[in-house]
Amino acid sequence: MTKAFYVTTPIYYANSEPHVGTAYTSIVADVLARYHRLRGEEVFFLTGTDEHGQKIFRAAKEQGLTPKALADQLCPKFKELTPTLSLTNDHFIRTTDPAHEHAVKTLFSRLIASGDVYKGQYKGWYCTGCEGYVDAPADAKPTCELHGAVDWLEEENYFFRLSKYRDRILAHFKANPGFVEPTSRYNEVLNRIKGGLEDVSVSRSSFDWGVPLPGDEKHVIWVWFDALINYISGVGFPDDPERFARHWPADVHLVGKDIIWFHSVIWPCMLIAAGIEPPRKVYAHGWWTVNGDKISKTKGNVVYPRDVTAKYGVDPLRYFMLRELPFGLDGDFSLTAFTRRYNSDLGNDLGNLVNRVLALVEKHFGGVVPEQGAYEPVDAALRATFEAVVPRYEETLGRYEFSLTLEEIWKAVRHANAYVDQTKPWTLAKDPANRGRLGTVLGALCEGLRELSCLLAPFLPNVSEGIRRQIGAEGPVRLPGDLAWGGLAAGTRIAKGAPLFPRVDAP
Ligand code: ME8
Repeated sequence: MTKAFYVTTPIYYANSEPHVGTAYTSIVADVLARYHRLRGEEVFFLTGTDEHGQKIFRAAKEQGLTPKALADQLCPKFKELTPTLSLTNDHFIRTTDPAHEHAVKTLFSRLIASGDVYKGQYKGWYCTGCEGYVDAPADAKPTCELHGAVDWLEEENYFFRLSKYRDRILAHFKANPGFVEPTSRYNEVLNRIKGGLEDVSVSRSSFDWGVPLPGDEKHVIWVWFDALINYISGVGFPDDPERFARHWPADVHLVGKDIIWFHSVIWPCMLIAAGIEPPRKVYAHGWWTVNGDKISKTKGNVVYPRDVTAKYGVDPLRYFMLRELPFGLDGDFSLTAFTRRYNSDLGNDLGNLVNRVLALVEKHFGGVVPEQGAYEPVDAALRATFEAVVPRYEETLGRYEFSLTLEEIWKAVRHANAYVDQTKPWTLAKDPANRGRLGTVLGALCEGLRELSCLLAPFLPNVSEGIRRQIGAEGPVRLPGDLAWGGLAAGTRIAKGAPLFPRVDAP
């Protein structure tokens, strides 16, 4: 049995609409899912909504709704991200799905049975925004960096013996240096583990919106404990062991840096305690601001993905987010930066290339890809650039350096544009004696476009399809085979379409 490539996004809190920050993780997960599918692998891409807990309970109360009604209202907004961003998630999980709740109870019961969960008294600070405990003395009145004021909590809770797993998780980190990425985050988490692990409260008894705790239904299971289990309940745990074995462990959990601790320490320890392998990798990416500020409704700077895609298209948003910010670092979203990249990288570089090459093929070869003759050094140099991109494409993608991958692809785009200027097809066309040479130049350029359509397929799927339609490339892209130079046959009929990226005005 071959294991599927399994990639996840966090499941998003269903208490407000998704914005570009939320969209980011889903876009990245989609790039990985598409890339692995194009390589012929079985892939499972899971996303969804986190619907229990005090945060949703409180938000619903403020709006005079039941928590379930609020989640039902907001969940479709997250599901809409699939068409809005051209995502190819294989499933959308909700933590209120009965199958998920059953998985949570099953795992929890295992930990009660193994003595890893015990009853105690929790006294401490809690940030409802993070749904997380804040480690600070009672008189410290701490605040949360992201959400401001935190609450004092004193209630009877069940605790998970996280402290018991300190050595196991340390050993796991040591044995798997790629377990958490980027490396700076790995070191950060490792140092925190070395500082000691305290048992963590995993139930709440002061409100009732959650999965009831097996054997003590006055309690609901802590929302993080519940939510993390989505990664296994989404692939068949506990009732479909064959499906579970085909997917688990997840190849990568993509998360924002805000939730790295839950994913790289609490979650693997929960799994180890339950006798399940930890995920293979947790990749924590950076944080988006909008116009230099934290994304917030009160600040009025929330950018909704559908507003951007309705105006500019899906792929430009995907391109901007993947290109603008080196994966792992923080970045800023502004329409000024977005339209700048749209007009320069997409319009001037890529769109212009496609447009001029196809116009020339239409004009001089009646819309049929011409035969190529022997290569001159200038042609060989173009081919060499495309060939050099391939290994760097694979390497950078393998390291999740998406911005660099796109930079590599754009080296080929820019070289192809420079090649048009160097070979001057419009001058060659003036002398019938140069017909063969003109064919070579335009044939090589069509081949370049074909290869670009393959390189771009995981990133800009709609643009990739658009280019393939226009150049008459047939069938689905297959990686890495289709990256070899020479896949487009002479005689292929092209179908020039409208410009891919009509120029837009900066705001
Ligand atoms: O934390 N920049 O849900 P959440 C970059 N339900 N990424 C951002 C972002 C921004 N400004 N804003 C959100 C939760 N994200 C839990 C997760 S998983 C078992 C439970 C992305 O709605 C980023 O991936 O607060 C972040 O980790 C996630 O959305 C947080 O989503």
